[in-house]
Amino acid sequence: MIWNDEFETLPREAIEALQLKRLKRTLERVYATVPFYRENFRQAGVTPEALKSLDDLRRFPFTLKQDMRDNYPYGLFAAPLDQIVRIHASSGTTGKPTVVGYTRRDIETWAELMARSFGAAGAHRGDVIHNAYGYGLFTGGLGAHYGAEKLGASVIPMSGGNTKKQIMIMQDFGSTVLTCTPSYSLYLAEAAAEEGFDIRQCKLRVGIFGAEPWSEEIRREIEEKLNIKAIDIYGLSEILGPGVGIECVEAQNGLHIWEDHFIPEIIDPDTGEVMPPGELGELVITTITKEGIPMIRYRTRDITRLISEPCVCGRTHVRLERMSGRSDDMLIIRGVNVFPSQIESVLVKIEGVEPHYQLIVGREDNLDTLEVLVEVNEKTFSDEVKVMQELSTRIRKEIKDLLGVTCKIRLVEPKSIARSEGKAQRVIDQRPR
Ligand code: DLL
Repeated sequence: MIWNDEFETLPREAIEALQLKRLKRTLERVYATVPFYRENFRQAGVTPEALKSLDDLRRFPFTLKQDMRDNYPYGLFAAPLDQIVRIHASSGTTGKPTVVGYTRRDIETWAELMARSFGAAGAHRGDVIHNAYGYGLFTGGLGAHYGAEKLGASVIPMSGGNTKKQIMIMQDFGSTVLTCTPSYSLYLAEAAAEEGFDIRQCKLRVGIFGAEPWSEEIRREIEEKLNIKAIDIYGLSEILGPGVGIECVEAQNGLHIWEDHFIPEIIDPDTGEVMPPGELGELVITTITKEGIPMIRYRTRDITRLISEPCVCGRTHVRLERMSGRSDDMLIIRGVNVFPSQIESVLVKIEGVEPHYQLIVGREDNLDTLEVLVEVNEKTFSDEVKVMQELSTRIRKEIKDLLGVTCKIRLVEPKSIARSEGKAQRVIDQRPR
């Protein structure tokens, strides 16, 4: 269902005219209100007047996750705190999260774009939306929630975890739409089977899955195990949260990015140059309606390409091919963003261990697992078992406190982790793709 016929089917020229107008206003606004942008533009030798056409956007400098960290917590906000009605955050490399703020209008825009996204996935008023994205600083839960309400559906604010209860509610409340990470959907299916409940028989019709990479194979598996249509949704907190782009149920081929609010570009991650149309590269997004924290040329680090061919669904907004990876070392474990350097920051503070470690990421029962191999020093190694056990409990707890991710710790003997002459191989990702 097309939720907003006027905007979702705008002809190309009209989209571009709107983008130019909104982009100009955004550049002027950040230049006037955010010292970081004024300085960043100055260093690149541009002012908002440099923008005459959409192509001129490439003359403006990128914004990086590091810039958000350097301006922690509110430095990139373009609106005063008394106009910010919501704050979300996602994890960064140093343990400090990246913080985003929404004005009342931003929240309305977000709800509108999530309502459009639900519509594109085939959801509508009358649906019972079982929202198992986490509620909290993570944008998934509340982002989907407001969109589901705007759509006029009945939303069940489940949040993550408590899997048995999820299954009971899904069955008893007649959930028709499931929103969660793709890996959690498979876990739900399996847990349901263990409870003796055939999830294929329940009323679920469609699942809206994102926040982590997944593949066509996993899609087929989910569709088969849950007997639903599985739709890919993309988003990131720096830009909005969920609802930046979504597949339409008609084509299930590429995610429409809402171009009346965002301008996507694809760049070569090494040179920063804009790639020719249709080429694979790093997605860069500029927001053109956000008030709280507008983003100019934000480097998402996500790798994709733009599909500009017309889509059978009638929407005119360009599509992003399913994300095929990231250009940095960020891992996504059960939906949580984790940088190896965050784990390192925990280890270096702990006495008795060496800064040599390895992260082994796997998948068990359809859920991501993380095992951290940590080298201990000679002295600790010769200590009693009890000392070693306490050490591993402490590391596990500190990682959990910092990242919210439960992991297994394996303490290994001195010098047993292979040293490398080049880049250390910190991560062994054994998850099936
Ligand atoms: O994951 C927002 C979200 C919530 C999206 C619910 C979809 C559904 P962050 O925690 O800031 O925000 O993580 C953003 O997750 O840069 C991608 O690397 C990855 N990601 C998000 N959606 C997809 C997807 C939310 N559909 C980071 N496919 C992004 C692949 C995805 N990766």
